[in-house]
Amino acid sequence: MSLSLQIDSARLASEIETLALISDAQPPAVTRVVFTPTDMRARAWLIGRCESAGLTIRQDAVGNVFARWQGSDPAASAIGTGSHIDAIPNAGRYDGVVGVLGGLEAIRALRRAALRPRHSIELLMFTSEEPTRFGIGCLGSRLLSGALSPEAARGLIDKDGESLEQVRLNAGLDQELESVRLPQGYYRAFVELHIEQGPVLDRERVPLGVVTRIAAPASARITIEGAGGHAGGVLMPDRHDALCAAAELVLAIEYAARSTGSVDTVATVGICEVFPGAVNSIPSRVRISVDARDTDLARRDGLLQAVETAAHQVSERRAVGITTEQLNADAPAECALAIVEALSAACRKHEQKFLPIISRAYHDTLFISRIAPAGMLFIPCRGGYSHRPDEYASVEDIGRGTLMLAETLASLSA
Ligand code: HGY
Ligand code: MN
Ligand code: MN
Repeated sequence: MSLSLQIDSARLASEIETLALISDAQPPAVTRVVFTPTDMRARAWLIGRCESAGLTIRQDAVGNVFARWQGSDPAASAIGTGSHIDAIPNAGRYDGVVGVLGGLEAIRALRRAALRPRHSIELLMFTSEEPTRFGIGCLGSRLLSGALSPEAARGLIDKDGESLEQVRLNAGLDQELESVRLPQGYYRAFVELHIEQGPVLDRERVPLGVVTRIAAPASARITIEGAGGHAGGVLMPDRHDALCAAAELVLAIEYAARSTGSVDTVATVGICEVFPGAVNSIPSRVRISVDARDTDLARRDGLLQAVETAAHQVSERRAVGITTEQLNADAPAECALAIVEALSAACRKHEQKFLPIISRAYHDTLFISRIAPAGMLFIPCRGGYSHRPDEYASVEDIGRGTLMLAETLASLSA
């Protein structure tokens, strides 16, 4: 049965703009950190849009939102699509949002086209895909897939000392975290629409990317403890300056990522907290974050080992204490062939050029792929820029990606 699918790109674009204004940053930047008042307003707005589309809403104990279109066969497993709406500080307006609002528009288009899906179709808004508040990304999808235990989640505390437990209960989410995990087979398939967050599609002028693999992410928190002291009274030979040690370690981390022999290895130190942070006091404690990734698991683990070795050498050389707390070290994910095929068939049906592509960013699909056949569809973002206020995806590319998503959901839910 051929559907006459029409994507309402104007409404979708306007919804993306409306959501971008629910933010703790000045436009064009977007900041929306999980369970802040701004995030709660955004969640309420999104739920309202899903209810207006006739979908049935439920939220789980960690705040994952499920907006369901009931299929004709209640016993059949569901087809899932979705992404996140939380945004790191000073981010753009498309990361995650394209997959949530594009997913909503794809479902609306299918309902307008009078599709009668056998399998229910569920739009998900995952809680805290970004690591901003609790230090670990994909919090909602990790709990859904069992990649993170409820005990470990209960131990998460933000930098102001607020626990995940406190903030989720304050948000009215009072079920136990044990209830979040989904059984294997809950989803027959899962597809996430997302901007590429890289330069390939934009550079190659190809409007769609069918993701084949998602790189392996890892992150750690490293604390360097020095002696501190008076900036005037302590002579240079007598110093154990935590910030100078951190600086040496940051460059060693960069060198380690550059020297694996592959451009697929990346490492980033995005956070550097200096204590006591006074002009005339030698830094006594520095905390840095390390984000390390590779498409190849063994190479990523080799990088983590090189970081450990570098930390040990700096500690010895400068007589400072260095402790590393690993926050996550996840395996890469292969996208399911059936989903890759379904997405490719949708692109061919509409005579759209597409590329098989690797995702260097991580996504909730990385974890949902552990409990369901999962895949992703990318659209270009200008210059590959993301996690920046000038992140940009065109209305046309968003509409095209949404149309391909709708076609794919139709074929998977038959
Ligand atoms: O960091 C990432 O890869 C994702 O955008 N949170
Ligand atoms: Mn992101
Ligand atoms: Mn994202």
